[in-house]
Amino acid sequence: MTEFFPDVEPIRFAGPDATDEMVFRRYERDRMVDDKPMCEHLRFASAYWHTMRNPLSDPFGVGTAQMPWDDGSDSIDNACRRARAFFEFLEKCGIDHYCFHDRDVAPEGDGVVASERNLDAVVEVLAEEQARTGANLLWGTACLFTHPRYVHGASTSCLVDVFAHAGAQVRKAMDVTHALGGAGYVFWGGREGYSSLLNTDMKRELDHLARFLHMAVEYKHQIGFKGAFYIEPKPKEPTTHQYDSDAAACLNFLREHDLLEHFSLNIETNHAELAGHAMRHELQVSRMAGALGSIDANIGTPNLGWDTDCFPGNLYLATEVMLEVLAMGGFTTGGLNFDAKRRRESFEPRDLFHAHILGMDTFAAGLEAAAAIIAEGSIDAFISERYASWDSELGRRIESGEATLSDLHAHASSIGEPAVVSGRQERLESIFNRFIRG
Ligand code: XLS
Ligand code: NI
Ligand code: NI
Repeated sequence: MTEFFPDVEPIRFAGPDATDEMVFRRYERDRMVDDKPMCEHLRFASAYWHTMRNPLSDPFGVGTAQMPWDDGSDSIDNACRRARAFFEFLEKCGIDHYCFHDRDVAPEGDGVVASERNLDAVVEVLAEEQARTGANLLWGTACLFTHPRYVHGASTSCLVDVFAHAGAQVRKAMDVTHALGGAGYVFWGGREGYSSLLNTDMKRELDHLARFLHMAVEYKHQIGFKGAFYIEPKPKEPTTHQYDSDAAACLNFLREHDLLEHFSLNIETNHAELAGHAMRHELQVSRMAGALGSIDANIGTPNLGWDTDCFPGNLYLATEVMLEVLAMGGFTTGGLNFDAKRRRESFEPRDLFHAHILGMDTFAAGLEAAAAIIAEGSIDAFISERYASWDSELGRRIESGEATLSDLHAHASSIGEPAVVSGRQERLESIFNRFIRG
């Protein structure tokens, strides 16, 4: 087999005190946490677009990433070689899943048919490599934001012909996701939003988006694709306002258009931050609606304010994320996809490994901390106790819908001023911190 990363041995677990450069200190794939091994709790995925296709450019400078396996051309040969390099990377990192956009893996051709032919050629290699390594597709998606035709959006474009192109692209991306046994399919509305309301018919665009998603659901049934459909909220960037702005907006949109039963959400940390929410808030809003599907595990740079897609190295945040994942009973089709890129300064191939090791160890530690916090139980016990008054007869009658405002009036008049108690936030933060260990 070709060695694309000759300097890197498969990454092994070496224990929390190891100081070697290329080892896991916290992620031990077969180690049981409660009822499942770590790898099943975490279901790590690498993002093809960042790992293989991100040149690490920024608005002021060209790409710096060294990719010796890539000749820089748009040839199918190059695309196939890149795919082989990617699977060698997954194998050496011990990552079981991956995600891609159609245009990451294969170049766009001259017209729909030529693009589909290109994609089919590379998908053959992906299928072969999946069989060879045992890696699986966590989700596929279509890139509906890079090509200039999508300048005004894809399914929310003002031009019906562009809507048709988007439909053709999604149809094919679903076909190949299905053929590769994908566990899910993501809709991220890259340019489904607006830059100015002066030129926008928002109602019409939103109705078109809903129609587009209904067509996708119909097609899903037609081809027998059983994977999950996810919407990925993001409030802005590249557009000034994106329709899928946060979890609550997505859930409202899905409900309003009779789509909720067909979709769950793929929540990304950096997008939550851009929306002005804590990641845990977005996860909890989704979970409460039974719609927490998958996670794009990255982290932002709060003092910058755009989607910097950093690798997640924040233990506290990873613990919060894993508390939500455990609270929903674990992932089913979803997983933790590192939708993350190295910094422009980390341009060597081995930095790809460092970056993923950071993310994997961070989430392994987060998983262990979350499981320990739940087992110890004092935070959950505090919350139950905090709401215990609702377990009274009055609380029961209110929650079940029996009590009226007049009942409340009678009760409040008879009891005098209620005694309030402390929320103990700082005490709870101290308890939480006891479990954080890198
Ligand atoms: C961009 C999004 C994108 C989606 C997939 O901000 O995170 O990468 O995950 O289209
Ligand atoms: Ni994402
Ligand atoms: Ni993003």
